[in-house]
Amino acid sequence: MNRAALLAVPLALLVPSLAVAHGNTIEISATPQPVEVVPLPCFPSGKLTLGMTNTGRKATIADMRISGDPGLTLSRHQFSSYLPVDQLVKAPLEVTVPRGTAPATYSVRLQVGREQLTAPVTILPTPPKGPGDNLLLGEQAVASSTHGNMRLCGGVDGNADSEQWGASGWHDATKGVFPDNYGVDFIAPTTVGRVVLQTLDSARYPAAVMGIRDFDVQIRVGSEWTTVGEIRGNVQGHVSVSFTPVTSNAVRLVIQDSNDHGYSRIVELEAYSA
Ligand SMILES: [Ca+2]
Repeated sequence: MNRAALLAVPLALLVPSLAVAHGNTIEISATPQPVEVVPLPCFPSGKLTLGMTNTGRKATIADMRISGDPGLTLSRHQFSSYLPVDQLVKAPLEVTVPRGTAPATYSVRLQVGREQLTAPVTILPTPPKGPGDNLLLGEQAVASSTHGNMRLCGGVDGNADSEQWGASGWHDATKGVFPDNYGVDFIAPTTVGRVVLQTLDSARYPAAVMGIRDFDVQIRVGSEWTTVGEIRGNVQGHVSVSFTPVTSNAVRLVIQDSNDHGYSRIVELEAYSA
């Protein structure tokens, strides 16, 4: 086919032929290996970065097929991209498993043309939830709203560092409108006697300026919410609220105001049996 004829071929036809012609020159990568998964809904785990590198001499389009062992839930089953020469193109893959999945090793299989890579997945034990352990860690968060830039799980992901607020915090979506709620629904009756709030308190955004000011701690018994603590005028980043231990099915903060009267910012919410 001469050059003029080649240019006349519609792009839709040309592109697959390029991919076939250079199908053996795509390097597949996956990091980390193994990827570790904790079987809790809000625990930050199971994040894999997939990569494709075109080591051929011409740009191409490649399709990665992604499959996992039974029991794994994958956030995607395909990763398609235009690949310039010698340039790593990346995409995220989230791997999750149902609560209660036993520790084991599974596999995710990645295939581009005839190239294949098997990435190991290690299921870790669920963190203990006994006396002295944070009962909210990784459990399913429930909120009145969540801002589009934040993650619902950010307030119970185990990271209480205000300097990592953007990656690991939560705030509501209703600026200047209160109350806002944030908490956890337990999967089984759980005795709670202390709730600990870490509100935003960084060098740039101190709690006295940006943190939660007024809030109620509530626990739910049956379908009834009961207020077990009331904090007003708070300017601290770290606030611990103790009360007579109660066996409950949910715990939450009802946030009445923040120091900037804008958003309700939680870096981490924790609860303990006593
Ligand atoms: Ca957090």
